[in-house]
Amino acid sequence: MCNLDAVLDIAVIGAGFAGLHMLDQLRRYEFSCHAYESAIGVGGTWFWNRYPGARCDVESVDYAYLHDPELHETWQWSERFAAQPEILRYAEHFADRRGLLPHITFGTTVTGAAFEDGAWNLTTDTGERVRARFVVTAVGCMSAAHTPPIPGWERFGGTVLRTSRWPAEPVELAGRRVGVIGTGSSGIQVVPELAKEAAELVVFQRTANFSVPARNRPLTQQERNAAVARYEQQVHDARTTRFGHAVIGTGKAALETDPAERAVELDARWARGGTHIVATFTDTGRDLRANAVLADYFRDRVREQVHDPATARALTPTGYPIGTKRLCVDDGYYETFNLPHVRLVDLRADPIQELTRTGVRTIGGDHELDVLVLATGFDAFTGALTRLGITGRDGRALTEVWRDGPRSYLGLAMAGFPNLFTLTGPGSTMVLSNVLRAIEHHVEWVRDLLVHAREHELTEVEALEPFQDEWAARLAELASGTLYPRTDSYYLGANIEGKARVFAPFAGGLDAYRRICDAVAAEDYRGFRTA
Ligand code: N01
Repeated sequence: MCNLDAVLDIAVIGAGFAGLHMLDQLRRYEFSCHAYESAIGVGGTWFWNRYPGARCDVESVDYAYLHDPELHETWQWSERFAAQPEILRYAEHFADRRGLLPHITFGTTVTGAAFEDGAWNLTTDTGERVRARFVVTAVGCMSAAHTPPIPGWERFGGTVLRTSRWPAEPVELAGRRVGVIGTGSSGIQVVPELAKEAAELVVFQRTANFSVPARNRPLTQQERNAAVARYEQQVHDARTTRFGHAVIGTGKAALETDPAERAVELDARWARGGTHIVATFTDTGRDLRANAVLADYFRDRVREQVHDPATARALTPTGYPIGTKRLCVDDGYYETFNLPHVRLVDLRADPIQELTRTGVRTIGGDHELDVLVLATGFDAFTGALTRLGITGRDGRALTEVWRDGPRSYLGLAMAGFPNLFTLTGPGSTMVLSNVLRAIEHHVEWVRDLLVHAREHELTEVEALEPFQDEWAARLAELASGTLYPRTDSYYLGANIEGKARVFAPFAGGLDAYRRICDAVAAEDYRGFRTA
């Protein structure tokens, strides 16, 4: 629909929650704009991750747009933690309600983006060529799937499925021998569901994760009404809290709390379910001794839930502080291992050697499988961006510029890449906050900058290198005040072989992050070169 003769004001890449909101705002502000999306529908993450058991780990009423009060009032979430189909319906409903579909080209992946002669030339896998003065990427933090470098992929004769690209049509698992590699949030959610159908389920675990029960349940009408009534408070919380939504902590340090009181507080949150438990005490994210209090509490819960002592031992997370990998939220994960047809393979003790024609070979022997499910995560934060084939000023490739790790200003823009903005990009709070809140903040901030550029007839807006350097230093300093850097995780890029180890998220909280961005805007976009 668009071509090089028709220069868009703004091209948006991606039609998940970020892309849809961006597109909608740009249209409301009467920019000429269009979005490009690889999938054949909207929803991003929630389009692709349709594996059985896929649910949000943020409560539904908080994992929803706030910028649209009418939508907030009229949409009725059915469960405390919405499942993927409902979240996808919500995204579709939003796109419909705002008339966005005609402004999105689906089934089209951007494969090249070059800044040439003052504008961006995009190329796609369908042969489309698009010229746009500005580009906004809305490609998600977790969308470039990671395939582990296990020898023998070509040999395996069974079915390989990925949680991150689960087929839309039903998958027949009844009577089949199923294996799952990966025990992060996706693996921990999919395992109990696969166990309901599979004849045999083998879970290949490299690192035992900390997981808390969701205690998911239908929302009562009273709770839904209360969420509507809470709207103004939610908007306030989005601006003033670390995660972008309220969490119920004690406000006390674990190390200064009496053990009996600690247990009461933790028990209450464990019984309530969900991730709030990590914020029970103020010191567990930065003090190893305090962290051990919380970690031990979780370890005890594993032993309570898993009957076989050896399996319980293998499922008990050790060797890294709780919270330094994303806390998982489960629905019967541990109990699944009490079922007679489910078994755990602890890859620390019994590593995978290769795939064979009929299954997975570990040091200890062969595991015959009909279906192998990969829940092995993502080239997080940067992967979706580096795969866009971006080249900035003077033909500099983003892959080269980021060879030693991502560099950005505010996580939103990069020196050398004018007129390009990265929603929830590396260097912003990303998954360390409620992503919907981070998205809304970014979209509105970028929209205001684009309006500013139009009003001032700016043709180029580009982050300045010294400010980018300063941002990198600030990110490193914030991370060093936490326990995150102590653990190999995707936060650091450690899950991808050869990837530079840089702690990518802004660890200072969404509230602090927003204040910085607001100050930048108020100071005439300090740190940006404009022309
Ligand atoms: O991916 P992960 P995910 N051999 O990277 C293992 C969001 N999300 O898709 O820890 C064997 O967390 C790897 O092992 P190890 C959420 O932000 C949210 O589960 O590296 N195993 C790990 O166990 C989440 O954090 C929701 O040792 C290998 C697993 O694969 C993020 O997405 C639901 C391996 C990958 O875990 C990513 O979660 C789902 C190998 N070679 C996702 N390579 C909710 O909202 C990797 N692994 C609830």
